[in-house]
Amino acid sequence: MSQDAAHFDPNSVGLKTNNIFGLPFSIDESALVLLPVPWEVTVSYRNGTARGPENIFKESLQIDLYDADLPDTWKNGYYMLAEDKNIRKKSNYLRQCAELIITCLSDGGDVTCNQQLAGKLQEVNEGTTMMRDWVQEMTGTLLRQGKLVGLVGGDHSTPLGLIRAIGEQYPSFGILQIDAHADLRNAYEGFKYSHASIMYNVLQEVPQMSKLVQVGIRDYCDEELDVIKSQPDRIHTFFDSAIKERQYMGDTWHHICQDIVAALPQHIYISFDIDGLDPKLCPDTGTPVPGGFEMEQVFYLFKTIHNSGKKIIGFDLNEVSCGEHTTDGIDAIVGARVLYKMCNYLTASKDR
Ligand SMILES: [Mn+2]
Repeated sequence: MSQDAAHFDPNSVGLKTNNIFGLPFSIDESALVLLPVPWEVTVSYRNGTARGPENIFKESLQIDLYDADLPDTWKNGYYMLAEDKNIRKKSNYLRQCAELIITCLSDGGDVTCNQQLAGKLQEVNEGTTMMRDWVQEMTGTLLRQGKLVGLVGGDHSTPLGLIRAIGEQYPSFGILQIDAHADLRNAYEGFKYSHASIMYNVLQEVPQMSKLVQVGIRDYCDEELDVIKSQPDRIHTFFDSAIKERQYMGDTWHHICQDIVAALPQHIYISFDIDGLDPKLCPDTGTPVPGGFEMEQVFYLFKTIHNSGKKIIGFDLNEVSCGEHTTDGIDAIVGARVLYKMCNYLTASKDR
């Protein structure tokens, strides 16, 4: 243990000079490593999620480390890598290309008829493929070193590379997707690696992913419903409306969590789109939708997974934003707490 870690006082103020959650560990001393991906090329409604990692980091210093369910888990060490400036620059440039394309589409235009826009679309698709491969390389290296890995987006396109890297380590695993959206569109707006296509791409590119369990879905299109219906063995969707109806009729969240966990296989990757929560908890997220969950409800779902003996093998947290004009909203405060909880549950199941 380094001197910093040996002298660390968990009861004291979170030091800005320390790493995520104010923790004093180096990457070598940390069981869990977080990859920030400040990327929002294909967001379709509101910008800001590229600043998610830095805003979550800032708010993470305010969190008290004591977790009544998993009190000492942080002592395994958590470390967030520095942001890659080239990734952010690339995102900023490609975002401008994507905005031109989205504007053309919203005006009823056809991108393929416009040579300049067709070129930009190709640039976006090449750039997002590069980002996918970069994430896979970075996280694959960490996984092979025996690290637990979490990813902090950025928009929901960012974790595809990590999920592919997880597929290299685990011959069979499931995904728990907390989200307002199904994200099952094929190349939304022409963008192959759109935030709205993440689970479509996972189904296509990660054969090791045997079961997708979606929770909180309440904004989706016919095309996505067709994908869900066409693969009943591989996709199980707990729509927000169905969950709420069970509760209105007197069923408990505890029972519903048990059903969700039962639908999942032994090895579970968690993909948490913050817009799965009630938008009062993420008002600046890119595509907020009324409905969804309290943060503590999702924590109870995590606890139910933990108590079931199933193993969490990785996670991402995405679409946390502070908007274009505000930096002091609730979004990053919620995001930091969700991130801490996921770090604790991932680390707590590492020896299973
Ligand atoms: Mn999503």
